Amino acid sequence: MIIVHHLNNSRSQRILWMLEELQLPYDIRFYQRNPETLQAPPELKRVHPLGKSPILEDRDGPTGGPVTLVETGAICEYLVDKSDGRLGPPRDLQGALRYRQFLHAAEGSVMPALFAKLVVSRVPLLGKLAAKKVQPMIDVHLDYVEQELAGRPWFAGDAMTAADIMMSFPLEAARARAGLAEGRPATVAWLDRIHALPAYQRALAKGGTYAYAKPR
Ligand SMILES: N[C@@H](CCC(=O)N[C@@H](CS)C(=O)NCC(=O)O)C(=O)O
Repeated sequence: MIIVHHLNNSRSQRILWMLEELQLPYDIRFYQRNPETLQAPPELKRVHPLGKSPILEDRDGPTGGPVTLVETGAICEYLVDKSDGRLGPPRDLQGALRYRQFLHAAEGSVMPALFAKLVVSRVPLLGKLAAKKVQPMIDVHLDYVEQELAGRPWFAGDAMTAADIMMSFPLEAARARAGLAEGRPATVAWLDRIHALPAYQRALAKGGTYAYAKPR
């Protein structure tokens, strides 16, 4: 049995979506951010020392015993393995390389730039100016994504993969707070496409508050 430790309005929405796509049974444990600091509640530290979400527990891990795993990308790869490669890399080498690249880009490049903007924008007085300085660091990624999605429907190729699931949160957040929608029609169309997926909508209904997508 799989348990997802899920924080409202957070990256862990992707794991719910992935589990829905794979139709694996799971339970959700809900946690709410502190409305002022946006930090996770201390209870999450009882599950894992980092106290961040997502955390996945699998009572039937590959070692025969329970597994506790953090890092969204690692959890996605774990779930691909658990479901015999579903949503994993395409067979062609170029597609497989794109899959790996975007699986890492989400947390390794796009999220840090967005996070930098969020942090500096909260600095009193100079915050807005500092956020403007960070914006080009975000734009370079968003423009590259737009160029890639203009040429194919999904990040790795013709089929949706875990790379699309990983890229969903940074791109949803970028639409909400970094001007993604200005002049990037292919990326906006991709966001609309993922939001229309039945599994995405099921995850949204189960996950509770999520500011970056609307139920349909
Ligand atoms: N790179 C990690 C980041 C985990 C992370 O920072 N999670 C956020 C949720 S969006 C969190 O728990 N924030 C609350 C906190 O740090 O207290 C991942 O992809 O899982």
